[in-house]
Amino acid sequence: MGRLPWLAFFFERILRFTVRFDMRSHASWSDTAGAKSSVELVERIGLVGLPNAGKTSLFNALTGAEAAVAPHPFTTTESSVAVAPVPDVRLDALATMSSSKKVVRAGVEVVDIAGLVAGASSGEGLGNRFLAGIREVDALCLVLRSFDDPEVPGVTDALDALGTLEIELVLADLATLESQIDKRRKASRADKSLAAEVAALERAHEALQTGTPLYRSVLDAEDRELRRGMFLLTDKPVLVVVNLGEDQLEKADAVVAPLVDALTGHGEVLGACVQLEAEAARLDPAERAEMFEGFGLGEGALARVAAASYQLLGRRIFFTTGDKESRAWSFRHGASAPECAGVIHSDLQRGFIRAEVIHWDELLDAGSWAVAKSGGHIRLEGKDYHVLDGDVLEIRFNV
Ligand SMILES: Nc1nc2c(ncn2[C@@H]2O[C@H](COP(=O)(O)OP(=O)(O)OP(=O)(O)O)[C@@H](O)[C@H]2O)c(=O)[nH]1
Ligand SMILES: [Mg+2]
Repeated sequence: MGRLPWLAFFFERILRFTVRFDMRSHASWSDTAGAKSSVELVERIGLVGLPNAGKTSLFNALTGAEAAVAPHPFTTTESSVAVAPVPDVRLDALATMSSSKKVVRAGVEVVDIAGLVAGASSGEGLGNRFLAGIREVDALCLVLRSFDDPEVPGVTDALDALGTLEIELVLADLATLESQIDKRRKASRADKSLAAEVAALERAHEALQTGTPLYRSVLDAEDRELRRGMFLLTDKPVLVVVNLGEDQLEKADAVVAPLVDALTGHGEVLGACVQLEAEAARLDPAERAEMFEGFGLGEGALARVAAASYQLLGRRIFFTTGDKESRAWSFRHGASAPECAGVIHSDLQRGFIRAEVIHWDELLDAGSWAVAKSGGHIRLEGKDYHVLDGDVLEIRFNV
């Protein structure tokens, strides 16, 4: 697409406005079991893709928002932000077991932005200034279109789209680095403690200059930490969603395989028919389950996208459950029992005595906490215990 002067009008709007869809982040709603549900916000992902790749459709499917979707490029001109509650059958089962009045899910904040095109870094399409809207997300989700639809113009070769996006993201990062690196060099002459940071920035600059996104380069975690303040886009972990046509669902593995090859060791890849998922998101839970079953979609893409982004970010879930509420808590992989207690409340970490722990499926087998306890299935764990994904905790503390 050529440079269109009228698009300059949109620049301003993109920079000035961000639409927030708050329906699920603050409000609560009733789920299948009739319990009140709400969501605890934790991680943020930013959707990146070419125009008409299906970014907004995915955003709507994930968050239940109703942002505009249309078969022409650059439908999205303003960034949208909404929270996607992470579906979790383990939490549902615990809430049912405990007859919880309230269910609190883990959440992922999703940011939807305008479509990138080749040459965006030099002003093509809507340019690339809207990328500022995702500088501070924790992970990028690249939406690559594979579905074919004569009504919807645009690139349908997902591998080709990946190449275009990577170049534009690298160019955006180069521009950010180049605008900062001299200032940091000057500062480091006066303050020698900045030398390591400058060296890390120079190594990143070298990698980017060869056209390599930082998530593909072999720079280590320490370097990444030193560059954190630059908010470079390709320094973030990457999840790829290949947007499949309905007719591609049966051969999804084969369609997705070249992307898996291209990203092995550098990012997660999954296939989904975003349009079907977006339609499903508008149904009530029972109808949705029926539709997913009809298409052989299991729990649906939302659960998979959420699980993949948690995996990518090294996040894990533990649960608390009782008649008042059942809740999913997100924690960093490898965290100790007191650190997890601190996720609930700092007092619980400060006054931590011990954790009573049982894995969620063992608790379900027992049928209740009391039965599990009298049967000797609840373990007492101390400060050195590393909490596992799926553990149910009760913290004993004293402050
Ligand atoms: N056939 C088919 N159409 C889809 C699918 N996903 C999205 N679409 C359609 O493709 C068009 C573009 O979808 P959007 O979600 O607006 O795409 P976008 O990436 O947000 O586009 P921009 O905001 O313009 O960059 C819409 O008409 C969608 O209905 C799909 O899986 N199959
Ligand atoms: Mg859009």
